[in-house]
Amino acid sequence: MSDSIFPVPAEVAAHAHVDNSKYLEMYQQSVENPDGFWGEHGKRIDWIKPYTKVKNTSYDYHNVDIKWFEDGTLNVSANCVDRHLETRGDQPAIIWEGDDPSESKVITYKQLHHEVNVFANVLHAQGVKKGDRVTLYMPMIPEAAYAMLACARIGAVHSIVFGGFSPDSLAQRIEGCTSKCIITADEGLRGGRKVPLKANVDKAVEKSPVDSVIVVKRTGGDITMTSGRDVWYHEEADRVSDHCEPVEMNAEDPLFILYTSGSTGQPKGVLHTTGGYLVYASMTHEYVFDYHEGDVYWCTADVGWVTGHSYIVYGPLANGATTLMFEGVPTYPSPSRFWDVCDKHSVNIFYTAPTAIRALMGAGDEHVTKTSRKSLRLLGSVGEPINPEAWNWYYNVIGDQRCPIVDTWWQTETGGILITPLPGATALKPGSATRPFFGVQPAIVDADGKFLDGAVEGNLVITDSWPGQMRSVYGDHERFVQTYFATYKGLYFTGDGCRRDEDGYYWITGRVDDVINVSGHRMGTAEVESALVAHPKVSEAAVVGYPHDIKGQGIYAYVTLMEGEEPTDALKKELVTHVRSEIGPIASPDLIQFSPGLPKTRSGKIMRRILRKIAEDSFDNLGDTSTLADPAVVDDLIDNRQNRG
Ligand code: 6R9
Repeated sequence: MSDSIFPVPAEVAAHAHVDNSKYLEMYQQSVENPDGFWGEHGKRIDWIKPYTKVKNTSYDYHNVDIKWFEDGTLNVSANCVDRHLETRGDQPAIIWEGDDPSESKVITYKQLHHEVNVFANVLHAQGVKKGDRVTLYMPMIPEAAYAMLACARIGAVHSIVFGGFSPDSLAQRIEGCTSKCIITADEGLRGGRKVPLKANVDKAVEKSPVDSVIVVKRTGGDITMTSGRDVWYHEEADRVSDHCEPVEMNAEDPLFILYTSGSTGQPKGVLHTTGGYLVYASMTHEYVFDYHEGDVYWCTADVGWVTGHSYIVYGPLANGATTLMFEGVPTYPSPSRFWDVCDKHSVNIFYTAPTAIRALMGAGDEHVTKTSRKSLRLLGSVGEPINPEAWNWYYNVIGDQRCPIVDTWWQTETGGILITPLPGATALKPGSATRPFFGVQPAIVDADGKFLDGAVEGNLVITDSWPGQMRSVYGDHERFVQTYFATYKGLYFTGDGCRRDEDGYYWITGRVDDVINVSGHRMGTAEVESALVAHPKVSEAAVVGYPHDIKGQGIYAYVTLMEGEEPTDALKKELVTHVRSEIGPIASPDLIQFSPGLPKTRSGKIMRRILRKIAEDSFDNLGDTSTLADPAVVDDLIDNRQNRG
């Protein structure tokens, strides 16, 4: 926690779309009269048939139903591409920076239009129709954006699976939404290393067969093509026309599905729809980043995560912005890479995750100070709480004390940013996401759902809908209701803990459920546990998060072996490899402790609270242990803990 306050500099307020009094006025209007407010701001995008209804939403536990602009029709790709042709056809839409610093290219809106039309026709030629699901398993190359927009153009629903997921995870997500077509690349390239995307797809489709696999050539590496199923994108592209009429979609037609981890085993297919999502993504992009015509904007996320969806592709392109897309990693070929790229492309707005900031902070200031960074005007943070040390370094060293930092809190489920400073309006406090965006009504409740007023800490809920909100869990509306609206009936429960200070600022304290946040990636502890117990030598496993200097949280696994198995270091390595192949490298346990027993209640429930404390190396105060079936288990766990401070 930090008490320092950074007032809005006069020049920032003068440049910005809104200052503080304008923010207060607009915020009040947005919550008092959502129909009027969003009815007006919904016009920021182009509608084929304008809406006459705006908000029609119910958080009633027995009837959760969320609709925005429900009688309007539009096409997202026409909004992100076609409508800019007349005014900014020759302006860069995408600046692509390759993994190798010698590789980059600029795609203008005119070129983007051509590429998206061609890609849409290739999809058609593969038999993809409106409403079909298409799985993308792609590296960070422009074709990923073309493919997303091509799906949107023909009304197909994309489901992007991050390239760091294993074939098994990919198979599960293909099956989850019964997609019949996959778009991938031969290989990805990150930090000089190749990622075997097509080979992973081959393994995944053994389990979950599909009709067609479209392969974009990225590295030219050796891969196997199965005839009758696999096609090269460039060959198909040569066969089709570059005109594809955008399909008229209803505002509430699905735009995409994105799987995310929750507190239970199976990942959920978060469903976002067309109209409200685009209005919200584009409006937040403009106001939160104080985007102005001509700015070069860079979000370092991967399109496999929601941040990449809303703030690399849909928000910026709907606004006619220039969005930079980066294939590589922050430390390759050197820890100066981010700042070299900022200088090379004159980046004005830069949006990244605290984990990257912490990693670069550790590499030393000299990698930063030798770069100019003069083009930077605004910095953003997303994905996890940013600790004040990292915030200060970002502010002082990266931004030369010149650039406001917008610490943006949101979730896959929320579609766009919900709590954030607005650069011209909000005085900053390091570590606080500050105040709600227009139309967002946060509240803090206690364990029983009682509203807490004033400066308090508790669980963060949102009391009413905003246009970017997810509409359902794909194919399982009941799971949507149970996950988000059952804990506190009538309220959207975020799963996050939160403190509100005396100025009404919100400070997110982290997840209060069994979700951990590793390098800004959400991971369900239950998913890692089920991967571990799938190993023949493991009898039981419990996974918790623990504080990690760079990742924010690391993965700590307590593992009980089958009778007669030896607890060796070699077996630890084998288990790590096993989890990587079951879920993907992002789920690798950082620490494994072999434990003959786990602390359980007499009814057999694992007492995670105790495991968390031991993993945090703060076991002096374990709380109430009187319900433990066998208190001796805890002493053994403490003696053999892996995270000694
Ligand atoms: C956009 C995104 C969502 C979870 C969320 C919270 C954490 C995200 C944060 C933050 C503190 C911020 N989170 N932004 N915590 N401050 N600025 O990250 O979506 O991958 O679904 O993760 O991330 O715990 O609940 P997602």
